[in-house]
Amino acid sequence: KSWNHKRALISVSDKTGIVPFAKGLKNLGMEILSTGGTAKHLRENGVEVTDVSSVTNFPEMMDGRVKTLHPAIHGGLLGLRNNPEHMSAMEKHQIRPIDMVVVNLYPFAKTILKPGVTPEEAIEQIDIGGPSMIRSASKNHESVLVLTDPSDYEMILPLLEKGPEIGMDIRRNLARKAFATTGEYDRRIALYFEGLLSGEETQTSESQLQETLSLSLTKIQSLRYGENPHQAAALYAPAGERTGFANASKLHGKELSYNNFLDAQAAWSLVSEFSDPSVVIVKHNNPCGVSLGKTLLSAYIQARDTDPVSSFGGVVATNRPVDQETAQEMSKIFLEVVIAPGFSKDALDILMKKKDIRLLVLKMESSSKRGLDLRNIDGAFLVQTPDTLVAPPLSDLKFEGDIKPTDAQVADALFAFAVGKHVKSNAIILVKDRMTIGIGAGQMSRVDSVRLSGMKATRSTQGTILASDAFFPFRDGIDEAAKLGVAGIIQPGGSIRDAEVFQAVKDHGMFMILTGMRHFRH
Ligand code: 93A
Repeated sequence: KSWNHKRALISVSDKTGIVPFAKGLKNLGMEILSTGGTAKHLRENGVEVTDVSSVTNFPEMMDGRVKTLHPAIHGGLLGLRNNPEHMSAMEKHQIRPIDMVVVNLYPFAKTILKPGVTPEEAIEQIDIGGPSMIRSASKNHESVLVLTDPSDYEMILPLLEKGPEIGMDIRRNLARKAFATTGEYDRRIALYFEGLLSGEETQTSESQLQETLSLSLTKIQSLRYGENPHQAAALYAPAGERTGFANASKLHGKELSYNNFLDAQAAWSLVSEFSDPSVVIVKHNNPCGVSLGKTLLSAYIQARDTDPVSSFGGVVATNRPVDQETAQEMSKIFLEVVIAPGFSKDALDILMKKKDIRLLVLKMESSSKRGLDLRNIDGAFLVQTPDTLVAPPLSDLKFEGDIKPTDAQVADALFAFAVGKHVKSNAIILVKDRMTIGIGAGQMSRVDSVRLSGMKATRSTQGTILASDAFFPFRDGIDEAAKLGVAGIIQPGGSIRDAEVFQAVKDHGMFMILTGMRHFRH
């Protein structure tokens, strides 16, 4: 049993990533069935496909309204492979099994946001055949893989390359996601009709905001316990389209614990700040090592070596798919969780040998997609927009002191400042050559955080750049930094004693960069 000669039906409106994915399926020996526009697109990009119309023996008709709605398709999706009657019916009617469905739908939601769109135009964008295939495949998910999200292609391909078996957890999660997708799709259509009935043709952004605030929650999973074994806990997500951790795929390992999720969030949101290859290792909700690297491997080694003792048992996030070399290095110590945008087949071969590690694939999403930050206090919720900024553009930074930083030092300073945004206040970060050297987290006085960042350092702090999440209230923090050999400091500024702080910078021959932007994390 292998993927050779198995059949995938690809019918996508959003063609993102479909060509490399289809090529990957072809390399496994799969046959690809496809509808008009998708078939054309794939052929133009050198992928050989079979037209769905040659499987149904019907042309696509009625402006495409009827393309895939046919027993040759739905029988191939729905027939139970271990049911002899189903199999003989398939044989009798010459229906061949379809093993994978890759479908995303006509862009209804996007269409109705276009100014001046008529009901006829909107209605033509109601997909019927797509959701039908998604639902048939999902019902039979034990035998049919269903992919409705282009960001899942990268996750699934290495698993297919590994062999014929795809775990039930993965299959169920894809089916869960597929039903959530068609459910959300129909909900949007119903809302549009509600709008038509009330004479309001398009949804305003205000009503969309209202929708976000009136969260109706669905439970995703129970958790074994909360922060401690005597606390009950579960994971919930807003109903409808799932993003972030509600949309993650666990490829390997036990369920994540409550604390794993918290740490995974801390690691993922920090690593998502960077465009160069980067690795973050988190312990108890604070990063203990963060690095940028030319490769993911070098970033991982540097992040781990910031604080090798704390890295043990850490939660690791990467902003590149984990490759074989990095996986090899990761496998040398015990890690709780690795969160990545993907894992290569070779990386999976190495990491899946470790029973206790959990491997999670998450989609890199733009920070604008993040919902509101929500926390509770007794009797109330605190709601805020998320902290999506790091620092103003270079031209808006201010410089103090008699020394001018080099370009590399400014880059290190901005890296350190971004790390500081994700460390519990009062946060002090020492950085050199794009890696953290010492992190002082969660202290009640800033000067103690400076001392702590030096105490945590396992290598020389001479010539490091220091970042502070908020202003220095006195010059004592600068005097302590000087004792560590710090070359320059980046901080928001804005204390009433700034003059005293700037004088300290001059006294110690440092430079200072002022961002005017604070990143408390309480
Ligand atoms: O008009 S439909 O509801 N009728 C169908 O039978 C059908 N089958 C697939 N729309 C249908 N689709 C949709 O076509 C898919 O969901 C996909 O979004 C789109 C791809 O069309 P093409 O390959 O022609 O670009």
